[in-house]
Amino acid sequence: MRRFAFVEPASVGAATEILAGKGASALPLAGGIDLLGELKDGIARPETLVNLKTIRELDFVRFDSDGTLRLGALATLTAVAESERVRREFPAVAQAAWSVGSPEIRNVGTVGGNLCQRPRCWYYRSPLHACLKKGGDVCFTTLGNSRYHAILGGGPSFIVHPSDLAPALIACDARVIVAGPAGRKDIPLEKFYVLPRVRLDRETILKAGEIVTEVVVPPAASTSSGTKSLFVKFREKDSFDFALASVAAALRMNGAVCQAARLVLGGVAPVPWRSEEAEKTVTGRTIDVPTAAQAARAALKDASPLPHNGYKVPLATALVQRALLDLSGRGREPGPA
Ligand SMILES: Cc1cc2nc3c(=O)[nH]c(=O)nc-3n(C[C@@H](O)[C@@H](O)[C@H](O)COP(=O)(O)OP(=O)(O)OC[C@H]3O[C@@H](n4cnc5c(N)ncnc54)[C@H](O)[C@@H]3O)c2cc1C
Ligand code: SF4
Repeated sequence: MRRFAFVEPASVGAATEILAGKGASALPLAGGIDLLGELKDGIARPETLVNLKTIRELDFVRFDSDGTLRLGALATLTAVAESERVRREFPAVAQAAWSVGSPEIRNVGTVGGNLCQRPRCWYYRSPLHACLKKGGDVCFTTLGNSRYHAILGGGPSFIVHPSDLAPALIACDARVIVAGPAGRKDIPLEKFYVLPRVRLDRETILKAGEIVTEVVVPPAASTSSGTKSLFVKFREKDSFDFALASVAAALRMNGAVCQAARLVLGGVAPVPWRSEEAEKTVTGRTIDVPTAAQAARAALKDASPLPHNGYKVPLATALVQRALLDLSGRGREPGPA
């Protein structure tokens, strides 16, 4: 590992000032679960690390009086997953946090770090492969093994977005608060991520000096407001692993009829992949087996698998159906897959 300076700011303002002043040569550090791996592998080579953990005011999970959920960037995944009220009001968010890695990772990993973690593509993580994303001239998925890569929205890089929390928060219509030299920004989390064809070197809209300070989930997505939410994830290794595919759904139901829906897929695209076509398919209808199957087909209709990841299409299709049927209370109904 290369030598670097380690700075411990006491406030958000001090952190963003240092980061902005040093530009690309400085990186924010939260729990370090992701970043330390990048440092050890020589993928990230910062001259300065700015330790956000010293900014205690960013460590919170709290509710406003109207039921809005606020997650500080330094809240741990354990704090989110184990909050009784988050589990009750925003089940998809708690389930997603609970599904991340192992207890050790959840105890240390933070909300901000989870949302800003870098891709897991094994060529990106390998110091031996100077791929397109790292300034080289080839995406190795075209030559090598593409089994964990994108089936939707890929090109010229085929990374998949790794965070479990992000699809769940987007299904719940969350917003992200960003602090930086230009002041405070309040952005729909859905607009926080960018496709490789828009920006190849990074995965978010964050500019130099900007950090995530908070995530805000509106009360309309809560159980108390009549919205039911769920996160389902399929992983290769059941003990702890990233998603091969995941689905987060939030449905506002009127009896058996779905009034409004948000459906987001994880592990299949370079960004959390919202399917408005699937949402339209179920809105205004009773969700039964044929409707769920139709919505799942709509969600995957643009899928374009690489040589080794065709299995993700039926996998994600099944997860969309499972999420919709479970939320509609028809999870165990027999019917065509
Ligand atoms: C074995 C293993 C299994 C894992 N399994 C899963 C899984 O199942 N699901 C999943 O979602 N993740 C998984 N992860 C990824 C794990 O790193 C994240 O879940 C964790 O939450 C990262 O948080 P952190 O606080 O440690 O981030 P850090 O490592 O400190 O930071 C991650 C990145 O975000 C940046 N950053 C951190 N905080 C901020 C901020 N506030 N604003 C702007 N940028 C910031 C850092 O500069 C860095 O680039 C796994 C990781 C490992 C090693
Ligand atoms: S998918 Fe992206 S990160 Fe992976 S090899 Fe291709 S360009 Fe590099």
